[in-house]
Amino acid sequence: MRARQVSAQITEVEGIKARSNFLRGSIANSLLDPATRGLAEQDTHLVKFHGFYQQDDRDLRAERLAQKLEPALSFMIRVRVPGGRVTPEQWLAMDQLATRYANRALRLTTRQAFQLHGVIKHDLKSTIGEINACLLDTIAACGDVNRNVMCCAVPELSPTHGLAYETACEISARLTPHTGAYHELWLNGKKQVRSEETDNEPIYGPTYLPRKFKIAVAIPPVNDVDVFAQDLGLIAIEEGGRLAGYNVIVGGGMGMSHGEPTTYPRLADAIGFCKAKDASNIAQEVVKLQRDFGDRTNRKHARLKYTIDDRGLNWFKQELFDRLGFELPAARRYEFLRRGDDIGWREDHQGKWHLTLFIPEGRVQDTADCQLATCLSNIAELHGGDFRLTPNQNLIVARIEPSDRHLIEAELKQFGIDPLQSASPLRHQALACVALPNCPLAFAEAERYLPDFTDKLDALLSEQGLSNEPISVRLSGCPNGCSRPYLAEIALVGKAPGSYNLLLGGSALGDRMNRVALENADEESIIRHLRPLLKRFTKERTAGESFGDFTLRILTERDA
Ligand code: SRM
Ligand code: SF4
Repeated sequence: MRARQVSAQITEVEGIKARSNFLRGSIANSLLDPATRGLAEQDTHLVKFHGFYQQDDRDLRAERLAQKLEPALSFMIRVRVPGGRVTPEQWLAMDQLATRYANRALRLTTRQAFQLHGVIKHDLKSTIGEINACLLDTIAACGDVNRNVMCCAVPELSPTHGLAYETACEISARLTPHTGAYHELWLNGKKQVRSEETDNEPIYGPTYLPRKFKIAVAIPPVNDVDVFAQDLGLIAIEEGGRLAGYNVIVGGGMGMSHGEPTTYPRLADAIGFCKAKDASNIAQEVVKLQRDFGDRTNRKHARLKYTIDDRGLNWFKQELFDRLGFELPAARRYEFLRRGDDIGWREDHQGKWHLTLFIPEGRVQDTADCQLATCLSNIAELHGGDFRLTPNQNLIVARIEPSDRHLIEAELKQFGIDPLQSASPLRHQALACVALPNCPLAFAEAERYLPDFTDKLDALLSEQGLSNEPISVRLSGCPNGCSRPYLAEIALVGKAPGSYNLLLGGSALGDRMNRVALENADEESIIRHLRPLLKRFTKERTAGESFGDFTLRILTERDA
């Protein structure tokens, strides 16, 4: 291991990690403390590595404070699903856990994972135990480690898709922490999922990474994983109908803070091409490089993007190539033509069918209007294939025999769900992060506001005859960017309740960031700003020009 950066001013979280004995801390005691529904402060940081966050219901915060009560504390548990693939049995188990221990809803995230909200302290051990019993896990779903590795959720689409999925799973397994604390705390020391856990972290070391780390594998022409937003991205290069290897891109990230110009979203840069067999070793060495050089003195400056910008891309490449013992040749040609999920039926190269269902806001639950959770559980009961979570909060019912298509369609019909989901292309693509009431960092609504906002946008598009325009819209309740808003053509980033920055001009393919068009705007000002722009778009767009390209052109002309 190389010499680490040494500083007297490491962050408090670094100290907590260092003293935690490989992520144990005092979690066991915190769980037993009857005086509070929460955990000791230092343990709230450590439990993220185990896959969960302490939260309070922000809708109730003021009322509880006024009554001098402890906030309404509960936990959000995130379940890691590399590449998004789950069996029907796992789906049913997660659905039952949501009903038994959480708020009766499953949240599909922007990284192909599940989340349960509202789990109380008393039920944490049972919930995590049962998640592991169905061979899913929560370790490294959060925390300063490599997170859920994303990949196109349908490996059956072509041999290249299959190999890319294998790469994603191999990287995920290689970068999973080894600490025995997870099994000790949640599984009574019993090993259920993996076999080699010891208290030696050969990749991470005892203080893990300075910050979270994210990896995705993209398969052109579809950039469904938003590969440029990742710390490390692999772009599959197909030559002669076969996977030749991957372009390697590094230093992407979305997070920033309002009013702090030293924090910013950034697109990943290409550093070369690698053979498929080298991909997971490269991932490991990039992670170790960030372990050694990432900033442990300031968590707002601790992502790989800042290490690269501080030291230079050439320095990064040289350091990586030294560690690998070989240089990466130049990145190869590829083309992205679209992103998001193709809603509806698709046939794979083996004749099986895959149905991508639009899941509004990624929230699977039964409501008065639609019994989506019950319908999907019924499908899981009868389905011989499996389920896939997409990077865009949607769900694929996968590997359906041609003769079984009608069974799935009949089940959906019974619940009034149109398999082709007649929402607009804008609505299908739109993403919103969780935000209020669960997220402690939210300044404004996102998930709860998305349906209303997209209805208003759809009405605007309809006024201009643009109803079929697949404009990407993303909402985040704060600038951390969990819905990857800086890559949208229209984005709202929360500043205060009901007040957003409006960002415009991102590309339709996720390879160019947008820029601020309006600050601290309420809905009325946002609509007032967008209406004339959309009107001009219908009249002045060039052939094939997307709304993102058009608005960038207008903003640039205005600034010139
Ligand atoms: Fe995120 C923090 C939710 C994807 C950037 N994110 C959070 C927390 C845990 C708030 C907190 O720290 O207490 C949110 C929990 C809310 C809740 O109750 O669910 C949260 N992030 C989410 C999810 C659930 C959004 C969603 O609606 O789907 C996504 C879970 C992904 C997963 O399954 O692992 C989610 N977060 C992202 C993404 C998108 C991605 O990974 O492709 C990003 C931007 C990419 C990036 O990391 O740069 C993202 N989340 C952040 C950040 C900013 C990090 C930074 O570098 O500054 C934070 C804040 C932090 O870490 O301190 C954050
Ligand atoms: Fe919370 Fe902000 Fe992420 Fe939304 S973008 S989930 S408000 S941290």
